[in-house]
Amino acid sequence: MRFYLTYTEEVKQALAAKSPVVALETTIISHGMPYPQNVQMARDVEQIIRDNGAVPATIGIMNGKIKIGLNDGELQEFAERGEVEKVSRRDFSYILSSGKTGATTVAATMIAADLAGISVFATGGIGGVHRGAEDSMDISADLKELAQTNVAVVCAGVKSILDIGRTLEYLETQGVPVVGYQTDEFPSFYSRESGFSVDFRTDTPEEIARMLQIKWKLNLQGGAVIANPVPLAYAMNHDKMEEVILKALHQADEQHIAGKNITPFLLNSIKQLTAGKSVETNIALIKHNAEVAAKIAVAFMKQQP
Ligand code: PSU
Ligand code: MN
Repeated sequence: MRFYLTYTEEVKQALAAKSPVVALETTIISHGMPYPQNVQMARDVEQIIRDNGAVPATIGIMNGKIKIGLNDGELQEFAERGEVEKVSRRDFSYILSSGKTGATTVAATMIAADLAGISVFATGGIGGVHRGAEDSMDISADLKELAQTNVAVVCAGVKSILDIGRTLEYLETQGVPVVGYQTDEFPSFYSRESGFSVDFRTDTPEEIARMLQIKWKLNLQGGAVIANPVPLAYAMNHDKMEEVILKALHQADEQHIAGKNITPFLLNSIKQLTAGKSVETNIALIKHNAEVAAKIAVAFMKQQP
């Protein structure tokens, strides 16, 4: 297993010293955001994690190796995408065996983080149950991963391109805690509301770290969703976004987009329909998630027996 993992010096040293480390995904860079905002975002997010006392480990697969931490040139490669595949659990072993390069989704990043011994991961939004899943059966592998892999994922909830109610039901069935950070309401990515509640509200990183320590000490397998709403100044109007999302879903339907292409397609439509404003909000919420994740990682390592 060790053979497939390679670390940057910064991450290797942090892990050896049991310092706090925060994992970051690459799908968000390669398939979630336009160039060059994506590479700027990736750099800024890493710096925010350092400023909050942790070490960033951006994770991806390059030429058949699992990279735990990327240098600047490597970040640039993921940002310019080219031949970068989107890698979820299903794709993971093939991308390694064929020596390819792939951007890891939430599910695949959780797998890699767990192999490397990293417990906290910051992203934008997780995948979930798609609208119409009762026919299409399109449910992101992120949810099953959260049920089985011990990594906490700090996110701004799920986009309402998904069926938020069914996503939360699925997480409940799979035993995944959905924890609100300073909120009672589960956020819907671009906006702070969704009409759904979180399972538990917490107000400090220490409380979240304590919950994770106990969960894993008791062998309660699986991760947790830490839902951190977009900062107010960047939040978009919930009802307006709903209109935009319905339009984007309609376009996807007309063009028969399905499978792993659906999420990137919808993100791009939403960007166009909001004249780029969605990207600004996306970047702001990721930065905020990085800050909160770093604080949780710091508290978690302090509490480590
Ligand atoms: N949601 C976003 N932006 C993203 C994604 C989700 O707001 O970039 C990406 C994440 O990498 C997530 C993946 O893990 O899409 C889910 O894809 P799928 O539904 O195909 O599992
Ligand atoms: Mn899917």
